[in-house]
Amino acid sequence: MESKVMNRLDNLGGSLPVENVQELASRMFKDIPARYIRPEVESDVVSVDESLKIPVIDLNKLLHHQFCHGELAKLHSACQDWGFFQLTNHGVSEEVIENMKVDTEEFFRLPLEEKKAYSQLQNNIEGYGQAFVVSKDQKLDWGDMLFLLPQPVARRKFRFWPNYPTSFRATLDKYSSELQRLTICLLGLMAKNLGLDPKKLANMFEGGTQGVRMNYYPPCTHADKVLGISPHSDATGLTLLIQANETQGLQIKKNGNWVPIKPISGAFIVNIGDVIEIMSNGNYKSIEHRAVINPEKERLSIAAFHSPNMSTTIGPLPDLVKEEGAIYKSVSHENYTRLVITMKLDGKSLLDDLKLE
Ligand SMILES: O=C(O)CCC(=O)C(=O)O
Repeated sequence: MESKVMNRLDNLGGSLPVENVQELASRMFKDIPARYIRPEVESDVVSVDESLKIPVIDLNKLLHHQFCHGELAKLHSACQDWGFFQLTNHGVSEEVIENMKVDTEEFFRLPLEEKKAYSQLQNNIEGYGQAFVVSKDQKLDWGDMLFLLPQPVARRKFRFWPNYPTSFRATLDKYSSELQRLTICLLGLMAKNLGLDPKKLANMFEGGTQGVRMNYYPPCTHADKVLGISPHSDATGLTLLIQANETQGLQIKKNGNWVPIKPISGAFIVNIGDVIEIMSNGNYKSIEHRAVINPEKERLSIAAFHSPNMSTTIGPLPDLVKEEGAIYKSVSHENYTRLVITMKLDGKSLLDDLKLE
């Protein structure tokens, strides 16, 4: 049943092909095409309050009895109040992370023609290109990406997996399994904090889908007028993100303002996605975020998105709706995925559609 559903979802839709941004940027346009200009960016308020920082959670403390109480409470409030945190002492080795960063950077350094061998195909979300372009007049993001689905392993489509650098496939394989393991561990702790059976969420995500999106944002002379990635919350369950070079650009929405995130070296930036917001019946929050562009320096990031397996219904968990009742509809995972694939990135509009009156 699971694989039949996955087969049906394979051809649901993808992104319309648009120009390669790395190539466009290399032509040093004085004036960039109007489709990239976002008038709203100039008037958006970016916080300069240095004290406004996402919480830092230490996994080592969470797993060790004598410290776990305070750290669990910190994790709970990070998920409720911020929807974002940085995770230190997470147990994924420096080597695994470094290899992923280096191989991603090498891939984007390949000549365009070589990268194009891994281009997205019509009606498919994997491959090299752009995501969520659903109309010919929609504004475009200033960035390219390589999107792959490393989990479940049996569903891998190697035609989209680069052969160069030669280590790429083995690097992603290792990175993917380590992050899947870490996600399941975090979900166990979150379930505990929500008063659920600690295995409840983990069981739903075991055998689930993992998508890895490698982002390349070229510099732009009109950096203050474009966006690397439009404001959105992640439609998936839990995201683990790393910045792959020194250039910052991630911002999250807090009290109506954009708050820049300064990544801690070696830490993962973890965020709650829409699926966990729905399952927790709004207790945990998926937060809008975006990536801005640097006028001089390129930026790379790698986001790993984790979703439940296809037999899981996406809806509030019965144990969490007792008092106030469900605030979100329940839909099959297949219908949920259909909705996600065919929408453009637009703030929290997916959750708005699934809200019960
Ligand atoms: O580049 C970043 O820091 C954010 C990436 C992101 O939000 C995404 O890939 O969905």
